[in-house]
Amino acid sequence: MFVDRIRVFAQAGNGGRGCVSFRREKFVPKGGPDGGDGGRGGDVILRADRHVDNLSGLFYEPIIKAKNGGHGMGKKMHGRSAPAKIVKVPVGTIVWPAQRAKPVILSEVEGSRETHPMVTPRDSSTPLGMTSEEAVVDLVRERQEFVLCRGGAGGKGNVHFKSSRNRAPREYTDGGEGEQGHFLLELRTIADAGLVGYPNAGKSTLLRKLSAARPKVASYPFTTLHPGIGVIEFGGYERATIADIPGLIEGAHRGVGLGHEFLRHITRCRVLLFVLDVAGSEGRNPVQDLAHLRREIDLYDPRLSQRPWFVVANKIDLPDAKQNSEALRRKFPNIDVIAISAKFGEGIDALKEKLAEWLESSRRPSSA
Ligand SMILES: Nc1nc2c(ncn2[C@@H]2O[C@H](COP(=O)(O)OP(=O)(O)OP(=O)(O)O)[C@@H](O)[C@H]2O)c(=O)[nH]1
Ligand SMILES: [Mg+2]
Repeated sequence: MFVDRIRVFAQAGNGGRGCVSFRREKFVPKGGPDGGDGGRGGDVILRADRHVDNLSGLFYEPIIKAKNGGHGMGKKMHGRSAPAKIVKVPVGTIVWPAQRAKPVILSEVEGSRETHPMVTPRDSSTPLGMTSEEAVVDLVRERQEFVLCRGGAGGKGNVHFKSSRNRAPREYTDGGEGEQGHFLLELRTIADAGLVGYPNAGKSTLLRKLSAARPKVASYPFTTLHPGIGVIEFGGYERATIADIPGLIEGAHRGVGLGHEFLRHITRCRVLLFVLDVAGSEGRNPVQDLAHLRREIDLYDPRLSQRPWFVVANKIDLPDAKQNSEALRRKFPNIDVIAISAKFGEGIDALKEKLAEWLESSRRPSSA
C-alpha cells in the first residue's frame, strides 16, 4: 500500500499527579511531608527516516498517543517519566495543521468548479515544493526530528509545600496536560530529477537501467501506480536520486487517469526529464505528446513548468524513432533531446553524463 497524505490525531502524555504523603517510620513521629513529584508525559515525535518510503504505517493507526507520566509516590519517589512516542516518517514529509485537509476547488484555470478529493490542497502563495509559513514543519533531512506534541510536566508532591507555618501540607499539583492536535501529513518526495511522461513511455524501464531500483515494467498503461525512487551512481562517489511517477495523460488536471495527484512528488526535483516514446508506438505523435505533457505540468502549477527540463527520446530501437527525434529537435531547438533505448541500453551513458553535468553545474553557487 502506498499512502502519501494522511490525517492524524496526535496526543502527548499528561504529566503525573504530585503525591500527598507523610513519612511514617518507627521512632520518627510526625515525619513530615514526603510526597514525590509526578513524572513527565511522553512527547509525540516525528523522525525522518530514509528507510521509510511512505506514510502507510499511519494508515491503520492514525491516532498517535504517548503515555502519561506516572504519579508521584511516598518517600519522595518521583513518578516515572513516560517515554516519547517516536513515529518514523519518510524524508520529505510536510506537516500541515489539519484545517488544510479540505478538498480544493479544482481547475480555476478552466473555469469549472468541480472538486476532486484526491488533489492536494495547494495554495498559490506557497513556494512550489517548499515549506510555506503555514506548514508546521518540513522534514527534509535524514534523522531530522520534530516534537509534534509536547508532554505535560509532572505535578508537584506535597514536600514542596512545607513551610515554617504549614508543616503538614496537603497541597499538591496535578500534572500538566499533554498537547494534542489534528495534523495532515503529506509526502513530497525528495529527488534530484523527476521522470515525466505518458503511460508506457518507458519511465520505469529507464529507472531500472539507471539505478538499482526495480519498479514493475509492463506493456500496459498505468503499470506504475505510485512514485518510486532510484539512486544513480556516477562513479567517483557522485550520486543522484531520480523519481519515477505514474504516467500522465491529457486531461490529468481534470482528474483523468491517475490525475495530477502524483505531480506533487516531483515538485522538489531540480530538473525534469520528459520521457517520450519517439517511435510513436501506440499511434501517437511524440511532438504532440510533449506539448500535452508541458501543458499538464503548467496547469498543475506554472512554477513547475519553469523548472529546467530536457527531453529523453526513448525507444530509438524501433522504426521511425530516429526521424521523430529529429522532428522533435527541430521543433524545440533550445532544448536538449537525448535519444536512448531504455530497453537495450543504447544512449544510457550519454544520458547519465548529461545528467551528471547538469546537476554538477546547478550545484555551483554561481548558477544557484
Ligand atoms: N522497444 C522498446 N520498448 C521499450 C523501451 N523502453 C520501454 N519499452 C517497453 O515499453 C513498455 C512500457 O514500459 P514501462 O517502463 O512500464 O513504461 P512506463 O512509462 O513506466 O509506464 P507506466 O508505469 O504505465 O506509466 C514495456 O513493455 C517496455 O518493455 C525501449 O527502449 N524500446
Ligand atoms: Mg512505470
